Formats: sequence, structure tokens, C-alpha cells
Amino acid sequence: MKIKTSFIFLILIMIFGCKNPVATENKVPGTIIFSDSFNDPSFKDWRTSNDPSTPSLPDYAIQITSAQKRLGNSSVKFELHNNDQEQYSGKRAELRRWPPDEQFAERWFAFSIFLPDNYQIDPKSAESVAQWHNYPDLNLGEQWISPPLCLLTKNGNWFVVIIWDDNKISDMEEITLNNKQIIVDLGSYENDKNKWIDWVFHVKWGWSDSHKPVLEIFKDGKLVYSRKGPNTTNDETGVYFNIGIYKWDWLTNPQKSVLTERTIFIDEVKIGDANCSLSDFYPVD
Ligand SMILES: [Ca+2]
Ligand SMILES: [Ca+2]
Repeated sequence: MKIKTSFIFLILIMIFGCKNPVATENKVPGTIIFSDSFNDPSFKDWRTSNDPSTPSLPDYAIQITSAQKRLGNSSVKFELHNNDQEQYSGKRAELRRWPPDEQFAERWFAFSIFLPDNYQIDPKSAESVAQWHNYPDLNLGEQWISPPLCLLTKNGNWFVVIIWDDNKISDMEEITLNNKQIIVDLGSYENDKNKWIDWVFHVKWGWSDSHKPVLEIFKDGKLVYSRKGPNTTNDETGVYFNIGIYKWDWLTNPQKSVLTERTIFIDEVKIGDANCSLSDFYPVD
């Protein structure tokens, strides 16, 4: 009997004593599912914001350039003028990843943004420099609304805007009325001009707490915002990621803007799966 008890005890030590090392060894490494250092002027892995029903984008709108680069020899320059042709119902020079991601995906999005020295303050008018847009349920008659998540510049500051909705058909007025949005002021960009800023957004999408949604935002490797709570709209398709400039006031409220042109540079875009961690993206080099 004594021998039997000792044997069971030994088995238990073998099981529990080994548990932690085995768990560590089995951690699945993250996978980088997309990356672009912007050496290829064809942008073959992206869709441009050129609406096929309108004239082509001007040459200056989206260009590979060696003028600035985070890594390698080049980056992508986005340049938007207030009198540019509207594209997809807005003034925009953007690259989008297409098709949209799956519902409830968990992803890491990394990208570096360079605001040039002459990136002036526009006191009343914002522009998006990165946005994650939902794809509405068009088959149910749903309309396009603001994106669930975007990184903006406005009046000299960085902002992140998050909206969400568990209704199947979303309506911007209803979202605003019921306060299903958060505007996060991430502070001045004045000292961020003329240098690269490395952004990482870790997102698990969901429109209700039951989806266990997550948002973590890192600026130059430091956590600047985190939230566990709904962060997207109730749609049959997930969101798609866009980089570049979208300045809606230039079409709908041009009197709000004191500017006529905007230029930014973006480099080192990487998208990782749920198993990634910050160290897969930062430091960038
Ligand atoms: Ca590059
Ligand atoms: Ca919907």
C-alpha cells in the first residue's frame, strides 16, 4: 500500500511539476500575416482610394518616395489637395487592405507615421491618418457611417475615435444620441513632427461585451490607451484597414478648414495575428 501511494505521488509530481515549462514551450509564436516597407510602386497588396467611376488619382496622391523612410530605402507619401476630385464620397488619398477581415478577428496593426515640418494646425477640421472601417450590411439597406476606429489629427493633437453598435442596422444619429462612442485625446503632435512615430494597435473586435473585445494602443512602444469593451458595429463582415489621408470637411464643410493641402508619410506596415505581442512590432528596427 505504501509503495502504491508513493507511486501515485511521483506521478502527480511528474504531471504538476512539469506543467509550467511545458506550457511555456507550447506558446504558439505569433504570425505576421502582412507587411509592407513600401519599395513596390504597384501597391499590389492594396486597393487605392481611386473610385473606378471617377478620374484617376493625381500622380502626387499616393507615391513611393525616398524622401523619407522608416526602414529600407523608401516609404509611401500621401498628398491631398482641397480641390482634388472626390473619391468614394470624400476627399481622400488612402490605401486599403481588401477584402475586409473576418468578424471578431484579433489582430495587431503596426505602422509608422511621419508628419512633415510644415504639418500645420487646422483648428476646426480633422483628418484621418489611419482608419478601420466597417462594411455595412448593404443587403439589409444599411448605410455607410463613421468608422468604428480611427486615428486622427485635429487642432494640433492626435485623437482616436471609437464607435460601436450592437444594432443590426446602425445609424450615426442613434449612436451619437446613445453615446456609443469615445473620443480619446492623445496629446499634441507638435513635438512629433519631422520624425517617425511608431504606432501599434492591438484589437480584438466585438460589438458586445460577450465577444470580449480589446483595444490597446502603443505609441513609440508605450501603452497610451487601453479599453475592454465594444469597439465595432454589428455587421456580417469584419472591418478593413486603411492608411493615408481622409479629410471629409474639404467636401462637406470646406469653410471649417484653413488649409489647402496635407502631406504625410507612412512606412513599415505590419499586421499580426492573435498570438503576436508588442515585441513582434516594437522596436521597429
Ligand atoms: Ca520602407
Ligand atoms: Ca450592420
